[in-house]
Order: sequence, then structure tokens, then C-alpha cells
Amino acid sequence: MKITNVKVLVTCPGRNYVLVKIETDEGLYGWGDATLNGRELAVASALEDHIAPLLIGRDPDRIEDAWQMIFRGTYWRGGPVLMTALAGVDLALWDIKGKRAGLPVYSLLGGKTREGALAYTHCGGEDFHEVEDEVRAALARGFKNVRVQVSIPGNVGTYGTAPGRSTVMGSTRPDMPYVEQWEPAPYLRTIPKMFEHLRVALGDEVELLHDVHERLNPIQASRLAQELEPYHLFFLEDPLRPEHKESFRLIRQHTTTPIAMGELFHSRWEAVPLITEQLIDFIRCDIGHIGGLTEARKIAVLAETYNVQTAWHGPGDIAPMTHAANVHLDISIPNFGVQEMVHFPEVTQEVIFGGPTFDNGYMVVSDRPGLGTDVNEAAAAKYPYERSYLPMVRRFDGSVHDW
Ligand code: GCO
Ligand code: MG
Repeated sequence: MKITNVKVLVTCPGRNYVLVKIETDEGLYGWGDATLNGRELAVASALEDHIAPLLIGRDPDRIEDAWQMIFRGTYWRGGPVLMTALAGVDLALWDIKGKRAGLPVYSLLGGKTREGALAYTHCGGEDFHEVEDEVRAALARGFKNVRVQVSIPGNVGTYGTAPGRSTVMGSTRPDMPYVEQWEPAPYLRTIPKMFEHLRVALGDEVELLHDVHERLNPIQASRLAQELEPYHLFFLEDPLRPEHKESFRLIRQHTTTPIAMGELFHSRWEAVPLITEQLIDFIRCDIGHIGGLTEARKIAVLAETYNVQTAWHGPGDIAPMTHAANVHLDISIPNFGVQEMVHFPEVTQEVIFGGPTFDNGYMVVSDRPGLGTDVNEAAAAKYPYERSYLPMVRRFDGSVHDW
């Protein structure tokens, strides 16, 4: 079997996605996801202009060799654009391998270790009561784990709370990043109070998570994690920026709050010190930005060795192929922890279908060969790319901070 064509499709059914179709001379094809929010066209060009020509004529069965060729064979390796492009190719090749074998990808990865992947959803609100109501609604839908985020008084447009409800400062152009305003002091005062409210209102059983979104410095993160200890979080996510792995030691010295990290990593080697020093409890790389399943399963093995569980990134701005890859891996490894999930709107499902489904707190994938996902290309053509950016954050004094 030989690869005859690599097609890159950029479509905007609700939001932008970069989809990769690898076609073969035997009629079998596979779909991957190479979406990098805000830099979609850079990935599309990397694929079309530089990577696709290398793949034509190759045997799609040789995934590891293709991975090594694309990663190491370029000399200039890594980074979010190239690792997202590589993930798109990798997923499409795993999809083909599964279809060729007549087996779902989880079976190729070793077979089921569990029936479904424990899922968590997002709950956010303007105040503690709104968050509480959202959590109650999620529990009624079957979720056992929920991530909770609340608007910070005095700040503008807090991450993870319902977008658009707060006034948005900065640009009014819809195709430019909107600018949120954020200060650490009110944030650090508010979050422990939110957890106190939720524990009193909801009791101890519901598993609660919170995403810091890489905004704190080491001592602030240590203080927050320590003050949250009485509320027994399932995990505190991304407390620090990805650059300073050594700073996680400070958090560890101060608290037993479980720590999750990794959605901004694009290389296995970024995860290594956190795992081998047991500075985190959950590794949550994005399979779509770290080079695909081929790389993620190696990270999972390393994590297993050091008693670290997985919690792969599962936001709405990666396509259902990556969510499917998440779940295929989740249900075939021993050290799975939890899986972030989103419900895709109908318009997305019209274009990309066959992704994981939700069943009473767990995500499941079908037994269809490959990843199980497919694309309606005619429908995709109805939704052309629209330029858009992630938001930005500025402090009260106007300086840029990490979003
Ligand atoms: C999460 C993430 C996302 C990211 C987004 C950026 O935990 O789901 O933090 O919400 O912000 O994927 O592109
Ligand atoms: Mg996050």
C-alpha cells in the first residue's frame, strides 16, 4: 500500500479546524486533526508545502518511521506548529492502520484496560451560585468530575467563565484578540472562597478541578495550592507557565493538592523532569500538539513507570479525531486518570462525525476500525476559514500577562 495524496482541509464549522486526509492507492484513507488555535494557516502550510511531499509514495503502515522522518529528518525540530502538523499526519496513519487491520485503534494499542474513560466537564459562572448551579446540572447529566471557574471581581472577562457575559475591554473587532484584564491578588482571594462555597453546598463526593491556566508565579501557585488543600481537589491544573519545570518543586514542598500540567508542552522532554521527579500527579499533554498518538503513548509509558496518571487535554479547539485518539489511548493504558471532554455543537458534528460519545460519566469510542471518525467534505466546504485569535490578558497597569 502506498500513500498517493495528503489533503489539508481548513474549515470553520463553529470554529476553525485543520483536518488532514491521507489517501492510498488501495482506496483506504485516514483522517487526522492538525488544529492549532489562532495559527491554523501556519500548520496548513507546514503540511501542504513541506511535509506532504515527503509522504507521497511511502507505505502508510510505517508510522514510527514517518514520525522519525518528520521530527528528526528536518534538522529544525519541534515547536507547536510542526508538532501539530506531525500529530495530524500521525493520527491519519493510525486511522489507516486500524482500517487496514479491521480493528479499532485501542485494540492496536494493546486492547481495553477499561470500559470507558472517566470524563470531566467545564462549569463556570459569574458568581459562586452560578457555578454551583452549573455543577448541579453537570451532576444531573451524569458527570462525576467537574472543572470549576468563576469570574474574578474587578477583573474583566475571566478565563473559563461564560464568555461574553463580562464586558470585554480592548478591540471590538471580532477578528482581533479580545483583551481580558486579570490581577493575581483578587484571583488568589476568590478561588479558595469559591471552593469553600462549593464544598459546603455540594458536599465531599463530587470531584472538583480548577484550571489556573499558567498565570501564577511559583510562590503564588504554592500559596493557592496550599490554601485549596482542605477542599480536596481532584487536581489543580497548569499552575505555572511551561518554561520553569524546577518551580514545581516549590509547590510540592508546600502542599498535597494534586497537580496536573502539560497542555502547552510540545515535546516529550518537557514532561520528563516533572514525571521522573514526581512533581506532578497528572500529565495532560495535548495529543494534537505533541506529535500524536505515537508520542503520547511513549509519554504514558514513562508516566506509568513513575506513578503519574494521564489527563490528556480535551478542549473544543481540537477536532473530534484528537478526542477519539484521547479515548482510544485512555481505555488501553493502565495509568489513565481522567479525560477532559466537550460537547461539539451540531454544526461541527455535521462536518466531523463518529467521535467519542458520553455515557453516564464516561467517554466511549465505537468499535469501528481506525479512530472511528470521518468527515463530510461537502459540508466542510460550506464553512470556509475565518481568521480568529485566542484572547489576550493585560494587568491593570496595561502590561501583557499570560492568558
Ligand atoms: C483546557 C484549556 C483550553 C485552552 C485552549 C487554548 O484546559 O481545556 O486550558 O481551554 O485554553 O485549548 O487553545
Ligand atoms: Mg487548561
